[in-house]
Amino acid sequence: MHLGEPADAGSHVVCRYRVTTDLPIEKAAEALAAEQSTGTWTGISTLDDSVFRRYGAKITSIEGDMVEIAYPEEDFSIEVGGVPQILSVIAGNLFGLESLRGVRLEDASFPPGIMKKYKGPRFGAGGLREILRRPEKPLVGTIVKPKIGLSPKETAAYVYEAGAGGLTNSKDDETLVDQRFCPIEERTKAVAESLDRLSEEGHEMLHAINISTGGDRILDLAEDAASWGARQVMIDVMTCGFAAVQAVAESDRVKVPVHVHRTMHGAFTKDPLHGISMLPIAKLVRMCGGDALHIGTLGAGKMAGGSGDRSSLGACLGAGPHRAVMPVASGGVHPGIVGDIVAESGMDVQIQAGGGVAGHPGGVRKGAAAMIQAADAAFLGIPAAEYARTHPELQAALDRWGSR
Ligand code: RUB
Repeated sequence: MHLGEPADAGSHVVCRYRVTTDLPIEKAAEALAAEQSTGTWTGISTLDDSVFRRYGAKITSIEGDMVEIAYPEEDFSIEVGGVPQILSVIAGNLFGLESLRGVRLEDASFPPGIMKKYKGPRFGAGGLREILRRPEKPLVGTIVKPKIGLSPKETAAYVYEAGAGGLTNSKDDETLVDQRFCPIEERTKAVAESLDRLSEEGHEMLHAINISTGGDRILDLAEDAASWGARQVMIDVMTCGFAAVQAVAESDRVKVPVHVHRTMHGAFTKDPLHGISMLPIAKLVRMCGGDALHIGTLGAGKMAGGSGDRSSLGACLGAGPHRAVMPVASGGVHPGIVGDIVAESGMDVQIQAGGGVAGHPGGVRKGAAAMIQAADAAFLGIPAAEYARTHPELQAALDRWGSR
């Protein structure tokens, strides 16, 4: 069913919502469009119709429970406002409307006038590959485990071992920032020494230092981290906000790649009938300049995801005015599922394992080697079990965790 004017994608933000309601769906869609643009719960007598016609959101189609709404570009802020203001329009009060039992923002498309206000990634997937001198194969990384509790020295030793085993990437976990047992300055400097040592030995590696903090401090912390030797920083986008990612990514005071973690996303991505899907989240991260983004394991790991993972993979790598984002597959990853991930993602992916490296019976270095061997096998199109016959680290990992 098509209603109203067809959306001119060139001058509208077009959103798709899955709506669950006891009302006729048209009525629910009208309530949604009104609440998010010119309306309120009742007619108002203070304005003439021209305001509603010009700035009102339009329902452009209803197919089953899927409602498409087009918001005029003029409803969005010109300079200040940014993603916070965009989200207040397309993903704001609507979630609390009594008339909707559930509503899920499934997709959002932005017109060129809005896209050009965002710079996108400074490095992106291609830039990360250049830094790491790894043009074709998947990037393979680890999350330092245990999640918290290691000292700066122990963290740096873990990073060195992971690099010595061949990994291209490592990172802090999302809950580690600046705890007493691992102050960020000491950790960053110690990890930088490990990365320098690896570099001198001919191996390039990045480690993302988690700088997630309040909006009043994140730019300063990013700058400090870079001055202490951080080659990459990490931001928890859901807890810090898209604007934090944008501020750091666009800052000329920082200029290191930004790894974007999505901790807390499950609170609004997991329910199929209510919340926000990963697709618009991934699009906004790309606009804001995230260089790498967690997208899930494409059905292979410990976290729910499936089709949402696939759509965010497309949002990271698909055509667009901004550089591609490196998709990060993480969560319960081990060498036995690397082949499944690569079969879904292709080579443009950063595959990342915490427990799947630190839990290897031979330790971190052998765990890292097993992950690299699994990625090599996938690159060569050889089943992991076959490749493991000549690669004992991989064999030990498959013996522990199996393969599919
Ligand atoms: C994974 C880990 C990541 C989660 C986040 O550790 O620490 O924070 O994967 O999930 P492990 P997602 O490899 O030990 O499971 O990447 O899906 O957002």
